Amino acid sequence: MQARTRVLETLTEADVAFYNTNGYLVLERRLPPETIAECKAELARFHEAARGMRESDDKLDLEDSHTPDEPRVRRVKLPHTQSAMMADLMRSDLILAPVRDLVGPDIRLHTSKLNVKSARYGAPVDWHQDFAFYPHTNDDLLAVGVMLDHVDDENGPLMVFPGSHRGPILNHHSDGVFAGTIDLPAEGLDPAQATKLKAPAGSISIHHARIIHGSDTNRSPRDRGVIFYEMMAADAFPILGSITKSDSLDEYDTRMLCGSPTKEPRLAPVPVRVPYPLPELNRSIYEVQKAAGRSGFAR
Ligand SMILES: O=C(O)CCC(=O)C(=O)O
Repeated sequence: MQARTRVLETLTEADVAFYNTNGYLVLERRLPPETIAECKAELARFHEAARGMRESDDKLDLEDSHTPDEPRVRRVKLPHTQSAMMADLMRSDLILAPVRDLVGPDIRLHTSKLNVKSARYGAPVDWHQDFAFYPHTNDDLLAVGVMLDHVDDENGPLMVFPGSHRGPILNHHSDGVFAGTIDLPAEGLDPAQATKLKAPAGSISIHHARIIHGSDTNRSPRDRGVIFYEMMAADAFPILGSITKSDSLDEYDTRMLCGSPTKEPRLAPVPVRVPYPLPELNRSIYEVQKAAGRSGFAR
C-alpha cells in the first residue's frame, strides 16, 4: 500500500488500521437524508426510463424478469454521466475525503454504477475480486458504496471475506474463459465466514479491489440500492486485459477527481491475473457470471 504521510481528513487512525487489516470499512450515516432522497428521486427517473425498453443498453442494465410494461432495472450504468447530482456527490468531500485518507491525495475515477437490487427480485452478484476484472500496476484501488436504503441481513447486503485483500487473486475462469466469478467450494472458502456490510441508509461502505465479495438476491420486501464509485490512486495504471477503457493519456487524465495526474505508474508487488480470453457475451458482470453456469447464490 502507498505510504501515507499526511494528516487524516475524516477517518480515524483506527479506521485506517481496520481497513488495512480487513480490506473494508463501514462508515455509518455519513450522508444527509436530503442527499439520499435526491438520489432516490433520480433512481425513480431511471425506473421510468426503462418503461418500454426491450433490452439493456449502454445506460441501463435490465433484470432477466424485466418486461416493457413492468420495468425492472438491475443496474444504472455510469450514473455519474447520467445524473448531475450523482456526479456532484462523487466529487464531494463526503466521498473523496475518506478515499484520500486511504490512498493519498491524487485520485482517479475508475468507474461508477448503481446496483438497484430491488425488493423481491434484485439480482445477486457472484463472488469475485474487482482486481480480477481490472488488474493494475498497484492495488490502491477501492469502491465506495453509498447505501440508498437501510441494509440488513435480508435485503442482499454486500458480503466480504475480511483480510482476503491480502491474499491471491483467485481463479475467475470457467472452461478456459474469463467468467468473473470464484468457485468458493473449489477454493475451500465457506460463505458463512463472510461479513455482511449492514448499515442505515446514508451510510458508506468502502471495499478494497482485491477483497473477495458478493451479494445474494434481494428476496425481502425492502429495496437495497447502492451506488458504487470505484477509484484509484492516480499512479495505478491498467494492465493488459483490464476493463479500464482508456485510449490515451489525455483521456486517462480526464478521470482525475482530485490532486495531480502522473506519467509514472507505480509498480507494486501485487498478484495479478489477466482476465482473458473474454466471453462472447461481455455486456455486464451479470451476463458474464451467468455464462459461467455456476453460481454461489440460488437464482
Ligand atoms: O451490489 C452488490 O452487492 C455487489 C457489487 C459488486 O460487487 C459489483 O457490482 O461488482
